[in-house]
Amino acid sequence: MKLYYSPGACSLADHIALIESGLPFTTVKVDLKAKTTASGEDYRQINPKGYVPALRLDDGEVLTENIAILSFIADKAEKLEPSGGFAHWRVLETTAFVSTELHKNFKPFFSPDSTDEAKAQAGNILGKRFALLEERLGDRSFIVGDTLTIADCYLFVMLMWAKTKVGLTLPSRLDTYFERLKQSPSFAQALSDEGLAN
Ligand SMILES: N[C@@H](CCC(=O)N[C@@H](CS)C(=O)NCC(=O)O)C(=O)O
Repeated sequence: MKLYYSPGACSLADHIALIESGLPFTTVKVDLKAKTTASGEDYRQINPKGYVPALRLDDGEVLTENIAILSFIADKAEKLEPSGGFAHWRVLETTAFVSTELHKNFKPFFSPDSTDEAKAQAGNILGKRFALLEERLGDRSFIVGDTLTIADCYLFVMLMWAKTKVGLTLPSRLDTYFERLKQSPSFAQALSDEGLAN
């Protein structure tokens, strides 16, 4: 498998999940402005959507969208997502929440055209979403259940953006959770591989 990624982008979630999964994979860095890969290929020929992540499977199929790629990795690895029981749906629920309620609300911070008002409004919404997650996390180590899931991998990237790109102050338990994940082997490895280790 080949993961198309950009350093520190949402594709970092898939990168972490792949390392954690133990499945064999390689990575290809994408220049999102030029829409080219590190070897100069036209990225739109690989993923016509032009954004990362994309996962090329060994049979040549290209899978896109974080939720689908993360679920695919979990399915193949038979870890990072409970296969049965209600916890499976809780992981999907939380991953969808991260995608549609967190990820999308970062857009104004990354768009050169957005106004201060749009950024303030998005920051306000993110603050409310993080407060809900703080409550959901409670004193547990992971956002769903007692083990690491794909929802943690995706949420980690959103918390990293909140802290490093937007300068939001995270609620305390969420912040502790973020800092702990950051030090754990697969997360530290992915950050280092993407040139983001500090
Ligand atoms: N719906 C997509 C969104 C992916 C996305 O927003 N990718 C960003 C990086 S975090 C990107 O590649 N942006 C560059 C662009 O859209 O040109 C998913 O969930 O996978």
